[in-house]
Amino acid sequence: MQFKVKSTLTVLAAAVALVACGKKEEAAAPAAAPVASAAAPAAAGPSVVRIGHVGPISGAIAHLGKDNENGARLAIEELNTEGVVIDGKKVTLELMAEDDAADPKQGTAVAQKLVDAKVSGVVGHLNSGTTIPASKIYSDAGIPQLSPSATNPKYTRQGFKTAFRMVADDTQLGGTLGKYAVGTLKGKSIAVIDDRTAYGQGLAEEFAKAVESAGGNVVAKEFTTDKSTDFNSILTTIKGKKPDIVFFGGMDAVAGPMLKQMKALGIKAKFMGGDGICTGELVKLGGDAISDDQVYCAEAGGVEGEDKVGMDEFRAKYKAKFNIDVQLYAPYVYDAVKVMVAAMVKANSSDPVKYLPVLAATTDYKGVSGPISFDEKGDIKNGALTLKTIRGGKLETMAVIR
Ligand code: ABU
Repeated sequence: MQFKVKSTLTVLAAAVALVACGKKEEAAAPAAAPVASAAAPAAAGPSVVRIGHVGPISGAIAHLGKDNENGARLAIEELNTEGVVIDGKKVTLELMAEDDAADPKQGTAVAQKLVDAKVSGVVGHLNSGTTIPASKIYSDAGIPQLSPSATNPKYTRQGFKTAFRMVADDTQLGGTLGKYAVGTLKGKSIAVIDDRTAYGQGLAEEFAKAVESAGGNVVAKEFTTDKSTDFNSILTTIKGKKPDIVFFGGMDAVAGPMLKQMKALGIKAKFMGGDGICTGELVKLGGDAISDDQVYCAEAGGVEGEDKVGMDEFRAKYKAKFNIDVQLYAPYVYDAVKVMVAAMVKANSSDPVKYLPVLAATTDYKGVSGPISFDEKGDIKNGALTLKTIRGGKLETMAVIR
């Protein structure tokens, strides 16, 4: 069994801290729910089940890492309040939250740290570039990993039984956006930029493939990095090709300044990207360089109809707790924690050997991000996409597509 024990004193200290802090928590602040240290000594007390979470809590996309971590904290706190019973014993869930800074090396280092700490499961990482190398470490240790946001298809195509993805992948994302660029936006000449990450490059390739098979013309392929801030050289080359649309495979932290520099250079093309730019943060970063119906992006998930009720409730709860809006994938992290714990409860064990097959067999779990089942690779079944645009300084949903 993977249960750990924790001291009653620590539980009391956490409870006192919660009362002292009041109800609102700072986003991604130290949790009211117990937080573990890998070095914490075992002591007599209630059984503790450790769940790891990893995302970039530092660096250019820390706002997205914190958003994800907040989703995990909310789920753990709710589950502990409701009371989780595994094999007839009440357990306390403990979140081990780690920062991989979106860096593949730091990603594998924290993955090993979580394995050494004997977590029962991991929710993360956020980036494909960290999730994929870390997945080998979790697989070797037999520890289930649910990524709420890594969309590079390779993650679930390595044959690892431990790898699960809560959202659609870049084949679906890039394919749909490519068709949309040509079919709906009537783009004839399209420039493609990527940030050379596992996510950005893979997505840009899928997008370009779909553009060409829909009869569009990719007139430029340029690249930058996920740390760059000056795009004048590539944008000047692109300007010379007079594209209708510029597609960027990368994240909001780079796309915001890129949009500003496009405006400064007088490039009037529409701007498209995947889930990594589909955030409120992009709206802030792009500011008045973004005009209405200029930016199109897609979240790699989505709910509609009566499934929207759960998502709306989640967003309200999140705002009340952290005093900020959901950025992107917090609901998928929240669901990942809950679906993992549901599998432990059903399997009567938090031992990965015992609950992993139950997790893999999850069928139509009712999450806030919609019904959750996994296919044989560990991908979400029937994954949706939410197409969005920016109007009046706000991200607006246009359609949910399956
Ligand atoms: N899916 C967008 C951000 C995360 C990633 O796949 O790198």
